[in-house]
Amino acid sequence: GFHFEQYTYEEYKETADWLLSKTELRPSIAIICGSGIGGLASVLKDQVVFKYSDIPNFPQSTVPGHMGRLVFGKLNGKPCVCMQGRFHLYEGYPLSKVTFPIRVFRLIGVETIIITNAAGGLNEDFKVGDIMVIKDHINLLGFAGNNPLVGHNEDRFGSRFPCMSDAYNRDLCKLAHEVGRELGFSNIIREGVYCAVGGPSFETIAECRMLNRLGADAVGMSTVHEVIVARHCGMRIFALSLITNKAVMDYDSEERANHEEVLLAGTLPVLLSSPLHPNRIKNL
Ligand code: 6GU
Repeated sequence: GFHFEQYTYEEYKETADWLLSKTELRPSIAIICGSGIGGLASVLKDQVVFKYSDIPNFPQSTVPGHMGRLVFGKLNGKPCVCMQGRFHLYEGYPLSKVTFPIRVFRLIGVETIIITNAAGGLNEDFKVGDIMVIKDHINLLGFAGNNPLVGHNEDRFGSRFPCMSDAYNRDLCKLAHEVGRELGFSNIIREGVYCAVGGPSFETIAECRMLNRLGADAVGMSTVHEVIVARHCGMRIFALSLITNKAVMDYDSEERANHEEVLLAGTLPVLLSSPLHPNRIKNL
């Protein structure tokens, strides 16, 4: 047999059916809120909320800044489901658990997934508070065999060897730039490549320099596993990184990455809607 945990199709189905029995809402869109970005769910109307601990088969979230709730509701009248808190490899979960909700979403009818994260900026042009539209990723963990699709392939979800060159939907990326322009956020909307590392320790200076040279614009500890599983089962994917800190790439720098600044930056896009926010004034 296999040397790691995998769910059966029936387990995903049991969770999906349980959720469908508890709400009338039939979302075609799922949203995953990254560190410090959980407040996003509060904009949903007509909420139906489930604690992860109440949902059959659902893993539990253990990270401060991740709330551990699944929120169903309407955004502009459109039914959505929102994960307030996600699961990470560094919490000790196998990637099958990290990505469990994605396949549940597929079985409740989700076709488009919006994935957000907090990330360190490697691109020298990026500033704290910038929002990077993810156009591609580098799955560093996957290179070493830690891919969420390792193991038995469930054909009912997708094929053994799924293509990833079109993982991030180009039309949705374009739309994000258009909407960003309309909202007057052009100065903070970036685009780039997200690199996933295992964490939980932040990168050394040498590691940041290496990732930058490899073509990564931002680095974080999530997202790519979710993207791979979502793409495998045919979802349309849109993903954003909130640049919460600048990766330290200089031995003379006094800056030190820490979780508090990561959480703090989650409030930046809200503040940014204020014309008085320093980032806006600076970029005017
Ligand atoms: Cl600098 N590194 C990683 N791996 N994840 C982060 C980060 C840095 N900043 C926010 N999340």
